[in-house]
Amino acid sequence: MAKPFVGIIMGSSSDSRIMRSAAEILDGFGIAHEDQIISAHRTPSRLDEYARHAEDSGFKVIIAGAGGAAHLPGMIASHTVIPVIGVPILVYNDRHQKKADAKFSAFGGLDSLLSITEMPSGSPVVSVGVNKAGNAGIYAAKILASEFPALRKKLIKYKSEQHDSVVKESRRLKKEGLAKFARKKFS
Ligand code: RP5
Repeated sequence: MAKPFVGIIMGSSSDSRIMRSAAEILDGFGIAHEDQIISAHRTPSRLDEYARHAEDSGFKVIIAGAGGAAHLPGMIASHTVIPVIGVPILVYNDRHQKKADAKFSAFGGLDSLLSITEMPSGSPVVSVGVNKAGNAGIYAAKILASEFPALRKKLIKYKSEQHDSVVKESRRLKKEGLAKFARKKFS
């Protein structure tokens, strides 16, 4: 799949720390993606521009990550019919807070989650959990899988690998006993 069918966008370069997981998942499945920074409040004119670019490029899904009043996913969704998966980001001290007492945003990611999921009726955006950009990558792969049988096979394999790894760990835990297993795993 050389042509990018997924657009990954984020509100700030600081979001790349989290959003990279979406890219890593897509890379693992061999899904090409195009990545950009589009700030809904700092570059508002780029919203419409990007939505047109996404349509012209034939993107089938957009993954949009944003923190705080996370309006990027909803705003992009309102400019296009391409499905948008929002990634609510827990904002650490933002770039303007030189000396911040608190490490995280006041609402710990709930602000971003609600901003994305509480879109008014008629303008839906789906959302993964706070900082769960990897899940957005998997969900995008699932959307594409209905069209690409080879990708469907990869997803089935991914699922069975998850199953096997839990069974393997469970066998080890049973053999070693819980105390020893946990000591080895977390020390
Ligand atoms: C949002 O504000 C971005 O999505 C980011 O999560 C947050 C903080 O941005 P920076 O101050 O780090 O640029 O627009």
